[in-house]
Amino acid sequence: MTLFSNPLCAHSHRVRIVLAEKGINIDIVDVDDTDLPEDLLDLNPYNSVPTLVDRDLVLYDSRVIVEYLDERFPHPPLMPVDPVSRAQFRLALYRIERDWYTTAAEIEAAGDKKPALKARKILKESVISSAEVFSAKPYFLSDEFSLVDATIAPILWRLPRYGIELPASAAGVQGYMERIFARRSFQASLTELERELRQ
Ligand SMILES: N[C@@H](CCC(=O)N[C@@H](CS)C(=O)NCC(=O)O)C(=O)O
Repeated sequence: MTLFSNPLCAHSHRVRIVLAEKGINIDIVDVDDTDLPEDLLDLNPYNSVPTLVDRDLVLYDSRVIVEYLDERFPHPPLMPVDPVSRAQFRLALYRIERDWYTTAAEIEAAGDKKPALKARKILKESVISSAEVFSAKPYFLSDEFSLVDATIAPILWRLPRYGIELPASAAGVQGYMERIFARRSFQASLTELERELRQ
């Protein structure tokens, strides 16, 4: 299997976390968004990373990829088994993608310009308002690490890059971040450039 991944991309990081959680060995090809390899252009009509190639199967979109990996490599499972909990976790994935990933992309795209200020404020308030959920259990609504945690973690790791500092009142989020970031698999998922974001 091959994963086309950008070393600073949150969506690619999400997939790398799942690979590390499951101990899957795979070729990771680092790509630069501005200079995509020919192979990738042929494989993915959206020319985006992450893109996973597993023999004849080519997958893009990080959600599609992580759900495939969870089914193809069932241990450890990263989704609950009962339908109600699965639906709740899927809804959480949808909301994190829609609210956090979209806002984070706006911050990245705006750089130092004014729209970044608004997007930064929105993301910061959204993270702070989730503090209670993060302190209820060791992981997101669960005693076990899941696809939801693998989706949240890349955004929280990048808070310094987004210019977001959490206040002391968000202690629940801080504790959650410490638990996630200390995991061996999370550490193994980081690229050099990602590691530098918090050095
Ligand atoms: N919904 C996609 C978004 C992926 C995405 O935005 N990737 C960025 C890099 S972080 C990219 O490839 N941008 C180049 C492009 O879309 O042309 C996913 O979850 O994989």
